[in-house]
Amino acid sequence: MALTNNRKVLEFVNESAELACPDEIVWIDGSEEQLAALREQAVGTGEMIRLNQTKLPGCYYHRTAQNDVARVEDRTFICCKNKEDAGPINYWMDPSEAYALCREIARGKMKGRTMYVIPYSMGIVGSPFSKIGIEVTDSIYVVLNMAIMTRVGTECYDYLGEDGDFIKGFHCKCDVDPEKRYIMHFPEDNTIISVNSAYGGNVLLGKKCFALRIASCLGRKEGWMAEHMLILGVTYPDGSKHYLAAAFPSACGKTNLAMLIPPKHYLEKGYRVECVGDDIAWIRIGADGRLWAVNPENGFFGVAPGTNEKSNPNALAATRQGTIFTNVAIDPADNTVWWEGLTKNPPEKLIDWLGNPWTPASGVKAAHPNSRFTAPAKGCPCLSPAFDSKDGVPLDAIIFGGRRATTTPLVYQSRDWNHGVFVGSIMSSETTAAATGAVGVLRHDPMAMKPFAGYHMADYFGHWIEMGKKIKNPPKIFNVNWFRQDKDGNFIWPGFGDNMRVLDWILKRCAGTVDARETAIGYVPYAKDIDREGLSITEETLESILYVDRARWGAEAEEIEGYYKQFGDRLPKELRESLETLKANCRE
Ligand code: GTP
Ligand code: SPV
Ligand code: MN
Repeated sequence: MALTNNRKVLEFVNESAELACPDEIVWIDGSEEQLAALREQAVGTGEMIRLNQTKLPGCYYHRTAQNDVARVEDRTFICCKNKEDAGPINYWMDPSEAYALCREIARGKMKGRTMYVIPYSMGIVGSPFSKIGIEVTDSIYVVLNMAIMTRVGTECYDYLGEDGDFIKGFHCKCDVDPEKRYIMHFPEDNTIISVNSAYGGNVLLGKKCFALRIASCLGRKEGWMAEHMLILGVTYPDGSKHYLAAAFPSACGKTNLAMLIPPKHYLEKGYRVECVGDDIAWIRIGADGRLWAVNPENGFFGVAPGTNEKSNPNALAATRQGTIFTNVAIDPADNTVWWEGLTKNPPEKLIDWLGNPWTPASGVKAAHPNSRFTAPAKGCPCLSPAFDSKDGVPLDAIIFGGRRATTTPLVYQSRDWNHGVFVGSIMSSETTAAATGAVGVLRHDPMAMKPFAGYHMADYFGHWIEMGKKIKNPPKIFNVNWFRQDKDGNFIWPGFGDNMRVLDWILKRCAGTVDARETAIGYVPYAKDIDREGLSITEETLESILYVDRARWGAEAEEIEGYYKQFGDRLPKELRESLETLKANCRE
């Protein structure tokens, strides 16, 4: 029975059912009873495996199709009327063509299946920051993941009333055919259609599709920002709290930074880090003229490989209850999970992500490099009390960062807001397993939003510039790079918890309590000002990753000039000016 009398919801559900022809429609109410029954059903069909309920209470395991393990950027489309509005970076399709194509693909594809109707809120229901979505799907896995990642329940219908608007999401696994896989966004209709995938970012439509691609369009119209950013809070020994947001591309360290545990001597002094969010930030201007950020999600869809007791104990703890694991390996000895980097020595025998027997001698990875955990935020020991704040948290700093073996120093600060927008716009990063395609290829990923901006990238830069004009007390903008390599390909900076030392410098810059060196690219720390207590790295090595090589940056500037060309006249003049300044600084 329908759980709402909102006529737009009823219309959307009817249309979806008429198209896909499910045997049955189930209205998800968010209750534990209903979710428990769905888990039971999924275990019965083999869609999910129940893990060791003593060691991992409430945890389940799922394998996706072998050809369906990551986001598919080249099959992800922005479907707005005018091609130019999608810009040169997005894939574009004419909306009527895209609707027709998807309808053809999905027609009758839920025959013999159930269609679930999921009411969910991105953000706390009823907060001025929040927005409601309805996703219909033929996947129990999607229902259960959405129930962790978002706020699912009938209160969404109460909030919508009879006439309220929402973001429509239609998902159908169809045949999981990679040739017919499409992730379509219709920003002019607040609609998302996803067909032929059953993996993460392609199908959990509240996440990248809504909270970034559609929301970035809404934010532009309504004067706020939807960003691919973690949000964290640092508590000082005196009890004061300072918040930062950071945009790193996929699989470049957001979850790890968001949950970091500071080095021992920081803890002893009384410093604490708390996580507000690990992937997405919705940011608005507060009455005080500062930027305020909320995390619209309710869980973590995190990269499993590399997560361990040392690198990220908080994330690991979050995965110990109520978590769904996707494409990791199973340890048949005790029906628990394993992935590369969880322990130093792998168990003798595993079942790998493909379902095959595996031993350390197998010569392949046991877990897929983009295997993930879907963990409830509430299970994270360092979750910030501000996680549930309707107003969000005020930002002292915004940090950009990528995966760069060379050139980009450990940290630098922009000269002002507009220069900070420039710093974000010129981000490049080596590709990772989070999307299909080659790994380790350097590409431009402005503000870590290349795959996620729902409109023309130059207009998106313009929105940042326009926001800057309205923010009376803007956060300071920085860039970090944890991934500088030595000549043997080893990471030079220890990273993880030790990134606290860089956050410390950043917050001191915000407070105006530490000096910096002005360079061609912005303000860079004096090596002596980055805390090294307890680290084996020498001041000289630290100097080497703080060094701004003007010849390299000159070449980088030339390359950026070429990159910017595709934006033509739509590129904000402020960015062109910053590029000219960079070029001049490198020539001097
Ligand atoms: P998405 O969920 O895809 O958006 O990724 P993310 O940005 O949250 O990345 P995550 O924190 O999951 O880290 C991805 C990979 O980078 C993992 O393999 C980590 O071990 C590695 N990583 C994270 N932080 C650091 C760091 O400070 N130094 C080094 N060397 N590696 C890191
Ligand atoms: C990312 O790729 O940035 C992710 C994972 O956070 S996904 O939800 O698949 O997009
Ligand atoms: Mn992400």
